[in-house]
Amino acid sequence: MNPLVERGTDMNALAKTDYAAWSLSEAVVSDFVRKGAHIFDERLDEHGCAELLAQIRATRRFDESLFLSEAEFDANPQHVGVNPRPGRNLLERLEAKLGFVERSPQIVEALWSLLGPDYRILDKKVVCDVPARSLPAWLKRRIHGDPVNNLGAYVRPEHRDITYFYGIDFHQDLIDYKDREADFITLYVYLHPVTEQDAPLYLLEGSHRLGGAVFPHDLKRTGPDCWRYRNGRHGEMYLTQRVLTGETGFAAMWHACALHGAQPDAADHERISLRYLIGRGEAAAAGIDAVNATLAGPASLADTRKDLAADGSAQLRGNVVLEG
Ligand SMILES: O=C(O)CCC(=O)C(=O)O
Repeated sequence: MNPLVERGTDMNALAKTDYAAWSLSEAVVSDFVRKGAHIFDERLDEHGCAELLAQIRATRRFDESLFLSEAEFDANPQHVGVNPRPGRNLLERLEAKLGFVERSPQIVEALWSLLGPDYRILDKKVVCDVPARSLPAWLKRRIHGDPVNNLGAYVRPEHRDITYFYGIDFHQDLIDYKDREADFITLYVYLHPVTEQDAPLYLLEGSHRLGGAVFPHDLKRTGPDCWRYRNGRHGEMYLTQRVLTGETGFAAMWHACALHGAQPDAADHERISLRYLIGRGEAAAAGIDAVNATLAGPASLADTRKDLAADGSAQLRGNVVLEG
């Protein structure tokens, strides 16, 4: 059940009487209109993060033992159905440890203002960015230059209850939702400090304004942190990238059309984060409607990507986060 509904009475009181909570709601919607994202000033509970992280780390070694051998992979290449799913999702076992996120007053308040009081968690999972030293040499060679290095295809089936990345080019989270309106947001939580070396997420602030666009995106680097972004007839923008480094408990949410990505993990240890997708409820009005009313491009797409072959393997090469 939605924690806000469970706690409906006191949240109603909070919304009416607590000025700070009210101004957070306004800040979140206004940040989404302008930047397509909101970064929380206050970090989530550090102890909650540490406890969850320890339990995640206890489930496996984050090293080469995660992966199939090249011969095992080649005997039966599977590129689809390799992400966590109901019945194979580590967070299902750790549900009791997620209260520090899902019942955090600032998260609840932000979600309520953007998505309505009956917002829905559509998906939640652990995401791991694997460091170079944990990748077998054969795999590094095979994925070199692929734009979306989701490693699920190469991971042993028993470890596919987490999503593993080795960098991912700028994309919109709408990419996985053909024909769905951009009425959902992504919430990311860092469970330990993330520096420039730990594959921090890169966010192109304001990119959501051009609406849904087919991956890969028309981006050209114009300066060390600046990009020109075009979405066909829907327009062109000059954007600044924000590198989301942060301490334990760092939390950020972004619009389904906000471009973001990550470089391969340059540290010698993995980055472990939480990723939620949370959707609009049935409420008559929600902040996301005001955000979407400002988009210059479409709020949904019949086709979201053209980088994959029919079997789900990469058919296009190149990665602008990496190469510019
Ligand atoms: O955590 C990462 O490295 C990338 C994840 C990402 O971009 C996503 O899950 O949409």
